[in-house]
Parts: sequence; C-alpha cells; structure tokens
Amino acid sequence: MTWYRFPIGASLLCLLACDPGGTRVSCATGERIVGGECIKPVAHPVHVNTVGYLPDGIKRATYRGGTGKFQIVRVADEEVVYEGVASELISSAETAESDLRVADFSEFAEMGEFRLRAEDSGESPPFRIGPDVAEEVVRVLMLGMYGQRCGTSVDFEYQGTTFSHDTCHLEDAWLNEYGAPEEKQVTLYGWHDAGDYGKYVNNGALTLANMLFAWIQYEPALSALELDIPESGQGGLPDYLHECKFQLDWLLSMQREDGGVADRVTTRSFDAMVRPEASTNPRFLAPVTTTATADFAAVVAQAARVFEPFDAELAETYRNAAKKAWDYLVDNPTEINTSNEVRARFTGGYWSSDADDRLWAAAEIWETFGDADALAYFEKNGTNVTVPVNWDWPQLASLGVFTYLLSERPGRDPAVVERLTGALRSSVTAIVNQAMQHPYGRAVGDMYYWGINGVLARTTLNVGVLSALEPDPKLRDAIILQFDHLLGRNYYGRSYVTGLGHDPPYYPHHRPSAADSVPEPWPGLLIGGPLNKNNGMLPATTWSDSAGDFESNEVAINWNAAMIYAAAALLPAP
Ligand SMILES: [Ca+2]
Ligand SMILES: [Ca+2]
Repeated sequence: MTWYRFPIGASLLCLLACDPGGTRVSCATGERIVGGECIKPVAHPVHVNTVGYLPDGIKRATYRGGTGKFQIVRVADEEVVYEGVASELISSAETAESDLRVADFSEFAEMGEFRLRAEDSGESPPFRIGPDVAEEVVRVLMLGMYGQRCGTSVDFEYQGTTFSHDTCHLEDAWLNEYGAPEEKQVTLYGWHDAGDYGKYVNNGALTLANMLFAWIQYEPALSALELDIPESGQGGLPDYLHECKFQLDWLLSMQREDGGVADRVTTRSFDAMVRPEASTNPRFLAPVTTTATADFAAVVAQAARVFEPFDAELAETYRNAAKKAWDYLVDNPTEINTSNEVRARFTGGYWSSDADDRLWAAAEIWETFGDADALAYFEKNGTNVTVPVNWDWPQLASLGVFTYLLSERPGRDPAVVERLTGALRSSVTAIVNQAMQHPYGRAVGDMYYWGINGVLARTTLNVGVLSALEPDPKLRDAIILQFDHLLGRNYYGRSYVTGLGHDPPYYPHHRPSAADSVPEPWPGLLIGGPLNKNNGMLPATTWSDSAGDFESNEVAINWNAAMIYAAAALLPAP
C-alpha cells in the first residue's frame, strides 16, 4: 500500500529522466517494452479472457457494434468451428458505451486455440480452451508471491527473462517504539506488502487466509502444483504450502513474549523507487495492537490445521502461538490500538478496529481447538454480521463466518448457522446476478475504488464457500466470469496481471519492477484497476498503466491472493 504518503519526488524524477517503467529503455507514447523492444500493442474490439476458457464452463465475450453475428475461428487452420448470435445492443453508463454486445459461446466445448470474429466489428486476440487454463494462472500468481519475498535473495526466470534481487531488509526491525532503540526483534521473511516493502500483519494475514482457504477447499488440485521455488520437494511439504510457510515464518516472529503481536514493520516514510536491497532506511517494529493479535491468532490457528498432515511439529508450533495470541485477547478485551502520533511514524494504511478481527480469531480458535468459549464469543458477537459482496482488510468477520459455516464440529447454534448461511446466500445471490448481468461480468457492478480488482477477485471466496455448502453450477459460472474479467474481458480488453495474457500491465507501481534493469515488469502481479480519481473521467476508464499511478496501477499481496483463490477454484480435480 503506497498511496498513503507517497513520495512525489521519486515519481517526478522518473517522469523527467526515464520512461514510465523507471528503466533506461525509452519507448514512444502508447508503446510497451516486450523482450527489450518497444512494440505497439494491438487493441482488439472483441474482449475475451485472453488466457482461456474451461471446456465445460460459461464462455462470454464482449464487443462493440457489429450485426450481432459472430464466429469462433480455430487458429490452427482458420476454420470456422462455431457460429452464434450475440445479445442485442447494451448500454453501459459506467463506460459511456451504448453499443455493447455479449457473445455467449458456452456450449462450444472444443479444445484448442481460437479467436472470436464478430461480423462488422472485428476479432479477439487468440485464446485457449482447455481444462488446465487456470493452472498457468495459479502458477504465475504464485511466482508473483515468490517475487515479493523479503529477507532473502530472489532469483527466477520467466519467459526467458531473469528477475532477481539480492538479500534485503536484514535488520528487521528496530525496537524504538518499545523504548529500546539499540535493540532489534528479528522479524525476517514474509512478503513485501505491495509496490512498497512494508510488512503489515493485518493485510499479511488476510492474504495468507485467502490462500489457506484455497488450500482447504481445493487441496487435491493445489497439492499437485509444482512451483519453481528453492524449497521445492523439500521436507514433505507441497510447494504451495512452502510459499505459505514463508509468510508464516515472518508472522511467528512478530509475536511478543506476552502473546501480543506487533502491528507492522516499516520505514518511517516510503522508500524512493529503489530495489529491495537498496531499501536501507531503518525499519521499526510497531506497537502491539489487538487487531494484529487477532489476525495472527486466526490465520496461525488456520495454518495449524492445514499443516498438521504434513508436519505435526510445525502444526504444534502454530497451535501454541495461536493459543498464546488468543489468551492475550481474552486478557485484553478492550481494544489496544495506536494513536495518530504513533501511526504517523509508520507507512501504509491498514489501521483498523479489532471487532471483525476478533470474530475471525474466535471462529478459527474454535475450529482448531474446539474451544467452547471461543465458539460462545463468536455466536454472541457474530450473530448479526453481514457478508458484504465487496470486502477487504477492514472487514475480516467474513473469514470468521466462512470458517464457522464450513465447520463440521458439533456444537454450533443452529439458529446462528441458519442466519449466517442466509447472510452468505444473499451476498452470493447479489454477486451472481451482477456477474451475469454486467456487460463485462463484474460481480462488484459499478463499484470503482482503490484496489477494486482485488475486491472483485475476492467475491469468488464468498461464492466458493457457499458452493461447498449448497452446490449449484451457476456459482462456478460466477467465479469464471471474475476470472475472465481480470484476464481481459473488461473495458480495456487487457489482462490485469503482469506477464499473463494479452497486453498485460507493463509499468506497475512496484519498486522492484521500476528500479531494476529489466524492461519487463515482474510477472504474476494483479494491479488495482480503475477507480474514481475525481478528475472528471468516468471511474471505469481511469486505469493508467504507468509506474507513477499508484492509485490504479499498484500491486498488492492481498489482491494477488484473492485471485489465487479464484483461479484455484477453477483447477481441474486430479
Ligand atoms: Ca479490523
Ligand atoms: Ca524494470
């Protein structure tokens, strides 16, 4: 999260001295750097999921104008293999387009590579149809997470290009806030939060929880996933969980002796657009907050259940740490948070009150330990929570509701189960209706604000949890439509994930991408997307693919993780 107290000087410098990516290669306006060369990407009038569709899933494209007749053309031999008729013209106030059509070719199930040709309109970029299209997406998004690793060096190859940084942030973190300015608490590892290098427990726990929910629901598919990370094949852990453990290693180190958890590790103000290893300003451990402690208790308890079958000793460590954090919360029922004066000494947003976080913790502690007091706390305080369509780090009660509803432990109050199931069902009904009706399939309808792409991706968690409770094919359709939107069936006809699909973001607000000598951005990172900039433009049309635009073009681990969940839900069952 860099929007808060962004150092304007750094981006101004870049505008004057280098291209928007912050590298020495200079391209003309509208051009992008691919393979070290400047190219002018082709804009296609037909907007599709530019990575691909599932043979047995809903398949939709959006385009402007034309007669309404469309064809699917097989790339291999240019044969027309399907003909269809798109919708009547649709108007969208969001984008001021009055001649949109939705082409539905769900019944076409042939596998291979295709283009959609719309009569008197134009063609889509090529896309694949195959049972494994989500696999590539999960793998690249996980590579994106690996690239965010802190306290270590990172080195990997993607599409023939090497991305790397040296070991960084080895001094994490100084204890000035604890009256010991000469001392450190070792808080290495974990993922850099976003385009900046801070590490925040609230957002870091949400991120991990999105990934652990994916594991809990789609383990058979995810356990088969091979990632090219240093720990691959070691210690009996699946690669996916190795990446999760890297974040858990950091989280554990954030706990204090008494069980409370420090809120974050950051510099005093955001770094300039430098590489991780050049980010050498001192970083400090923030005071303990009950928000961070509750998020820690929740996600570490959840991790204990996930890791138990693979490493009982590690699971025991997680259980002990989670229990200690929960005991701290029980002993401190009144919120412990930070003053504005303290907050000003750290970077980033993510300051939030603890009621939602405590609910999530209670649900996880109950599910992991069978703790009756935790169940009583959840049912007393969680009875009237809603499950928003759009939610993010300030609304973590949703995670508590999901764990509570998915639980198979005896002892829940049937009335609470029924009420919360109803709350989830009405949220998902709204998501499905929006996704089906919106010309670009957006489950969040006409909501546009900072980080909306991540929020849109996260609607799939609501849907995925309900589909575990009440299976229904149209729920999978709603997940697919979000997957499609993020990969090109959107206003821009472009993928929102670096390195994936057609004409993806080239200049994310991401320090490693901006500061290294590689022209291409680091792959596997979902950008925030269009939002209301109060600049007279329609919010839907404000995405700017430039490194200085932290509002629409930053990346963040919580957005990536939400999309990992969405893609994981679409993996073929092995
Ligand atoms: Ca909160
Ligand atoms: Ca670069």
